[in-house]
Amino acid sequence: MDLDAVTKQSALHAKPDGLTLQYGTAGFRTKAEHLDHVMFRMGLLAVLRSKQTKSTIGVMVTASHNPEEDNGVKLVDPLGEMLAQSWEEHATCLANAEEPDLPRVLVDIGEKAAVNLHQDAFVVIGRDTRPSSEKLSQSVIDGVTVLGGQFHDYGLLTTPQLHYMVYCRNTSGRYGKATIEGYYQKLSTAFVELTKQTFCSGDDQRTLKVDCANGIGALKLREMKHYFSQGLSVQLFNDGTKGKLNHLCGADFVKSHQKPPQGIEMKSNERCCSFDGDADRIVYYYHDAEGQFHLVDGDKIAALISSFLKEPLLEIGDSLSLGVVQTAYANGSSTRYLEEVMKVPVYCTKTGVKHLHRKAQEFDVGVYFEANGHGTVLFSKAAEMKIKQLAKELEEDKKRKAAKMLENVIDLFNQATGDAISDMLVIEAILALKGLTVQQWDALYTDLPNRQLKVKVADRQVISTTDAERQAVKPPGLQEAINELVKKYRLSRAFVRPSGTEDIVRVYAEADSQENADSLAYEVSLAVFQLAGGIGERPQPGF
Ligand code: NG1
Ligand code: ZN
Repeated sequence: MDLDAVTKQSALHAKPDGLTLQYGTAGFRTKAEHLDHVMFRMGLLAVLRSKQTKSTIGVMVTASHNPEEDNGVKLVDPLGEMLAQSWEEHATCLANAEEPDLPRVLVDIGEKAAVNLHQDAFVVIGRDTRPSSEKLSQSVIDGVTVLGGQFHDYGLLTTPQLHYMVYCRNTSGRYGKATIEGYYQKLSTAFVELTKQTFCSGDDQRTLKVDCANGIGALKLREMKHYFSQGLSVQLFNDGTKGKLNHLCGADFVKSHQKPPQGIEMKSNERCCSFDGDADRIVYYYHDAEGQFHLVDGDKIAALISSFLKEPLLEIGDSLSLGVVQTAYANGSSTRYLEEVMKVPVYCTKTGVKHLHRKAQEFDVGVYFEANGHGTVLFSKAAEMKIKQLAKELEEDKKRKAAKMLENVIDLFNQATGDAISDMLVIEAILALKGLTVQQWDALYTDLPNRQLKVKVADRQVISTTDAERQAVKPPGLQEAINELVKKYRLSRAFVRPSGTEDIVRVYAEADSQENADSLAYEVSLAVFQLAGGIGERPQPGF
């Protein structure tokens, strides 16, 4: 390592004194103007990680569903997964080192992680459409270059597309071609194959309205839609030509406000969906004939997909295990439906896709989704081999048909991470194959009314949780207070946890009516405010 060169270059990306940031659930995330030094340093870190794993590492510049003024960065590990836990700590140390300490911290990480510095390094970089992203990704490149790493800058990409590129490059092209064209081809071919035999009952069924959150999803979907136009026609809204990124639109807005985004024309019973700002989340929704809004969220996506997969998995008769992974935010009705009606085992992990991803890897077929619409389906290598082998068998029977269908499903899911575009195509294929309308899909079960709130506290780390974040163990008395409040309502449940991406505590409540869910959420917020050091205005009832 040429530490003199690092010091010199770093001075051009100097860290503001005293600023500290944490590598959270989704990497570093804050106002864009505070991130230049972090980007440079993540370029450095990506080189070390690449040397250590002898693989290509990805760096994505995005702040997903957060406001346009924010930005963020996260590293993508060799198989497209989120960065390993021990390296998150290295990332935090490196980002927070004061200028004079930087070389020492860098050497320390190299030693602790036993990095062979003579190894080559290769880093791929992607960014979203934020005005700040181009300059910030240049800072990443400066960091990579000063440590002698090679790189490829993909420029504008969705987050899942960058995960895909990393995965392709580290599997010598077996997973797919590491180009944007390769991504479009792979997914579209699988979609067209899967839907080839469906009978479409008219143009209405084949049209989908997509709110792109004024983000990168619009650019990429516009390029891609010609590849699958024979099976599906997508109409883009909030495509970035006028509105502001994530402002009054996008998956996060729709999910948290439980209302349609601005800038989309919805006729009754029309199928619509929203991506978030970097296109790794998707939620569906529609207006019924009475003009009432219905949200079809990540939980219902998981329910649709797992009930679809159950049949062909049974048909091939190889007792491949199917499991669904959720978080505490999953609607209680979805968990009940999956366990009691679908008879599928359901597991709950901490918030953040890396936790769900890890759990899902324990099954032959692991379906994981966060309620906010971030998720995918993972097939184990053994399951994939079995399915591909059966699909090749000569006898044209039901078993082989099921295997062929599953083969296309494997290709259609982005196995590296949750992907709004890939999930959208899977959902559209399932609806077409099953002849389901969005209303019929929505009717699988009825969501329990729920409410999410945020509470400001002086230090959110005073709250710690257990049992996949469903119980608070600190501060003393908080869980007892929540238990008492929950008892007052029917079909109720509530929990609180410090956010991993914002400086707030999140409160979640569900109950038998919207009024009760709102009132429980308010009462729990008040308990948090009183027992966990609330600051600013006290929570108010009513929404
Ligand atoms: P935090 O801020 O830790 O709740 C949010 C989402 C996560 C995940 C991350 C990363 C909720 C309740 N939380 O995390 O699911 O998507 O952002 O973007 O939706
Ligand atoms: Zn996102």
